[in-house]
Amino acid sequence: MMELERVSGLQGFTWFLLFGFTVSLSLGTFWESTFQKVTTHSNFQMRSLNLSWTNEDLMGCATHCLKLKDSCYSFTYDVKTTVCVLGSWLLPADTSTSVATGDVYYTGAFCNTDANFTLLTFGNTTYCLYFALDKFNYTSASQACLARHSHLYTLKEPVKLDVLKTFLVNTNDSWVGLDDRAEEGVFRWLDDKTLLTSEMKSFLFTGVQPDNAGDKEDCVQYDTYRYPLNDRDCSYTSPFVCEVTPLTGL
Ligand SMILES: [Ca+2]
Ligand SMILES: [Ca+2]
Repeated sequence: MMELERVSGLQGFTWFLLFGFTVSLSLGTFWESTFQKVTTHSNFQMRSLNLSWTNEDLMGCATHCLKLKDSCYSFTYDVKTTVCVLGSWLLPADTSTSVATGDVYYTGAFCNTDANFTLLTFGNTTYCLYFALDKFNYTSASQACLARHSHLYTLKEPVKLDVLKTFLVNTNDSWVGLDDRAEEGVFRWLDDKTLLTSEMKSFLFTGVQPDNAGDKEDCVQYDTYRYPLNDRDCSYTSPFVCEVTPLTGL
């Protein structure tokens, strides 16, 4: 796992002064607006925002990131080349890094535990999940995830069903990011609109589900007792699961 070095002391105070001009801060948000340096970064993924500068110093690079507060959560800065590259999510990865050079910094948005996300390892993969117990309808649940820079959980690989079975323990049904709202019977994952494959459909639904009961069930829940997935009326309110995905999370 990566080791972390928090920007602190005088440097941290300088950050605070600098950031005070750009965003309205309270003590509660101070932490989220500081950057931490990833001192061991052989295994991570950063989603680049395709924005870079040269002849920039570290503070300037951080300032560029802060100006894009709603989309920038990490950056790399190379002291030798003075190249600054902005990115969004930064998450642990099993394989290669997507950024070759430079020190890596990230904000508290890295699997933001302050926002109730938890970093969970299952098998060889680490997941950043939020098991929300608030009861929302499907649209509101999706918006709640987006507001936390995440999306409703998807199950595009069989292992992700095991992840839910293992870690989702406090509720019986939760919205996941799958629906056939656009076309009846054609289920698409909410995050990238890809189709639910026939293999995954037969794996995730059993029995009569999805049954489009009452001709009004277009959104999908994980149901711990029965199916394991079940289509339900999108206006039904239930808990939900948010997921941060490094490369497709925004
Ligand atoms: Ca339906
Ligand atoms: Ca159903």
